[in-house]
Amino acid sequence: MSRLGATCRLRHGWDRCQACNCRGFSTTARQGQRVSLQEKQVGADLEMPVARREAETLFQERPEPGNQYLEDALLRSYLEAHLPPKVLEEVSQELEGFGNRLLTKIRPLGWECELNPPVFRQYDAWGQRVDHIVTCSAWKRMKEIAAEEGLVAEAYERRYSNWSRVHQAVKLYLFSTASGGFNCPLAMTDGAAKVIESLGVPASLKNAFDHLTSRDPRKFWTSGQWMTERRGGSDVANGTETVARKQPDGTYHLYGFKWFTSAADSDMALTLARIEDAEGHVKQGSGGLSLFFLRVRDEEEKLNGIQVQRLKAKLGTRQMATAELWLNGAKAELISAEGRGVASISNMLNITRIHNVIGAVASMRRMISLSRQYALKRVAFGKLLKDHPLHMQTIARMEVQTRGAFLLLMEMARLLGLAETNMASEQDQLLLRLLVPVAKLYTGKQASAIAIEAMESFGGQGYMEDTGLPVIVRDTLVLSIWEGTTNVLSLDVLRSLAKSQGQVMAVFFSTVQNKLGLASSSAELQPAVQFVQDAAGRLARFCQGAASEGAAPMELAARDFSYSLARIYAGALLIEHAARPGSSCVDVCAAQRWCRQELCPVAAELGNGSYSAEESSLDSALVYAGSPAGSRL
Ligand code: UCC
Repeated sequence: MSRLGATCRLRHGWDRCQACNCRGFSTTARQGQRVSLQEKQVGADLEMPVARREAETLFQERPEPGNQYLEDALLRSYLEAHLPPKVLEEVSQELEGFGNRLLTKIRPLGWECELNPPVFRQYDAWGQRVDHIVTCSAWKRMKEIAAEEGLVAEAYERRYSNWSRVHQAVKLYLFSTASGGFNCPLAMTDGAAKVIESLGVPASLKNAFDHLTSRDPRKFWTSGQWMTERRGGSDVANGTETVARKQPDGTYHLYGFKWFTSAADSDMALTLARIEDAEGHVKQGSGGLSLFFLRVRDEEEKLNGIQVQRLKAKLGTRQMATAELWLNGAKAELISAEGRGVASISNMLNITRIHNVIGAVASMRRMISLSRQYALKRVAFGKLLKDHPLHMQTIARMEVQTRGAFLLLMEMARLLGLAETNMASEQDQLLLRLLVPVAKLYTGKQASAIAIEAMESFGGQGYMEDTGLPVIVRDTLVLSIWEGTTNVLSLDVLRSLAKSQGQVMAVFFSTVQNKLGLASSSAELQPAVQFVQDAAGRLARFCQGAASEGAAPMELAARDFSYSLARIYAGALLIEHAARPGSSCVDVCAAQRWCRQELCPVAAELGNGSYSAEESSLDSALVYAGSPAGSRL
């Protein structure tokens, strides 16, 4: 898009358009009194001949959320309830300043990233292959801001000890929807730093670690996570074809094709490959995969044995370059034990999955902020939207969902912070292992549903590109896909059960009970406590029954099982938050409402016989009814 076109779209976007508010009449209002005056004006205007009407000045007021930190009641109350006083004081001061920077500087840059997506320049004017991914200046500025704000560094400096991860998660949550897609490279950068740290920061990776965790914009690196190949996105073990050939100096050269590489303009990447033996054979399956570190460009800025085939044409996250890459002798360093690639990169996956939750909760919060602001201004059927009870009910339901998701996010960040400062018990670590896939799969789905619901709350305006709302919707829809789809993560939940021989469930139940115990003196929370207790009881009975049923029914139940874990745990968190001293009636109401939904869908579906072999074969019959494949079943 030309600069002119971009500026034009900017002018008409809600995020920028102030100038149009100066003349004419409005279909929105600040107060009822003004509405009637305006309505008279509308009537008078409509009586005017069309040619004389000032069509340009018919406008609706845009929603204008302010400082995101100051306007986020749940976030602030969570920090007040959990952070030590000294940490709270420093952190809230910093977050308020960050909220201002987001509002005035960062969000406009994010919008510029949307308007100027990356382009791929394969050849220069003289026919030389250059494979240059050209990003806009706002994207480059976003990288500098990420460093200045310590969005990755914060987690590794640990200046607030075990609370550093909570602090970092909150900053990323505030940054996410303003970042113009830069939250994606930050997720992978954090994941790469985590892998390197968990390896003990070996000497050969010290330089990379310093760059990834730097606050100096001139030094800061971002990392890619190249896991997906043509034959496999979810099934990494069988889909990875890339081979690694050992060189006399101990390094490796990688040969293969990476099908999705997000933020392909990054400085380095972690990737998987199969090491060839002396005969050129490789081991197949998960046990054949090893983890490698590579720089994308060498000291002279030449690509490191890499060719960019093309950029992907995506539904959303268009601000960020996702590329297909040929690795044609890319120089790389083996950083895991041979054959332990998947286990090693899991450290990265678990971090990027937490970032995915951050992105999901941030999208929900942003859409609700816009929606509730709009309801204060938009008049329909003679009154403001905020005075339509059905409209308020719809937003309130979104708010309850978002609160549950937010507390799940904070719980993971809290546990991760404990684990990284050697303060986590074995139970804490098991719980974290379980909650990461549960929260990722659940909030990814919630965010998609809420983004669409909130878009609808703007009527036709919500569907208009230049409001910026469709951008949030598009960018949200990927959250249930990348970093593991809902079903793949449901199976990861089962993996965590199997690996711990069921211990994760014992920890889950005891933690839920402890949280409910905190509400024992609150009469108004008792119905909610009862709902969670009942659901936890049904879940426990399901687990006992499933143990004797074998793997197939459990696999069929995996998604409903994971949803049950998410709803029960979030219910306990909402109750815990509402039971704290100084809680508000809104906290209590949110807990009550969350707990009134079906908290244990897996037990309900079990009662319907959904996981039996007969039902499973009927699934296929339903899906293929009428198709040629149906007759062969
Ligand atoms: O999409 C991508 C980048 C997008 C951009 C990122 C931005 C995100 C943030 C956004 C912010 C808004 S990259 C592609 C992402 N791809 C995936 O997520 C892959 C999805 N597939 C899976 O997760 C599968 O479950 C696999 C690949 C992990 C399954 O592999 P295997 O080899 O079949 O699994 P195994 O054999 O069960 O596990 C191998 C080892 C085991 O360890 P050991 O041998 O000690 O028992 C497992 O316990 O790996 C361990 N393991 C794990 N450990 C597997 N998964 C985990 C885990 N999650 N945590 C700990």
